[in-house]
Amino acid sequence: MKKRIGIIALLLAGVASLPLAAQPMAGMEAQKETEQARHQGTGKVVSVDRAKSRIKLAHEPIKSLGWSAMMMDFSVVKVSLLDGLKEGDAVRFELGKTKPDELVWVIVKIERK
Ligand SMILES: [Cu+2]
Repeated sequence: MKKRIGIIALLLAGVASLPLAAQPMAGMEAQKETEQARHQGTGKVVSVDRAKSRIKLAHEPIKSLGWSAMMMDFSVVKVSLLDGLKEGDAVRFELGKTKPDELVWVIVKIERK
């Protein structure tokens, strides 16, 4: 009787550990991807919208994304990134994604050149 319970417990433990083992791996993969997906760019500030946490940049080509030079709006991950930035400033910035499956690139870092 004791032996049988022991075997059942072992079987249950084996089944239960499968999804548990897979979860941290998936999390690590997602994190790795987020960290790796960063792109550097340079450009000039066209306008700053602190209320919407957005900045319009005239950016230089970003080869790692296959983007040519253009003017476009970006969201920033936190509004404090916009501190001290104003129209006409030459900047270097870094694009990333807050979630791995997000489609839009957001500014995770930006500073005056
Ligand atoms: Cu662009």
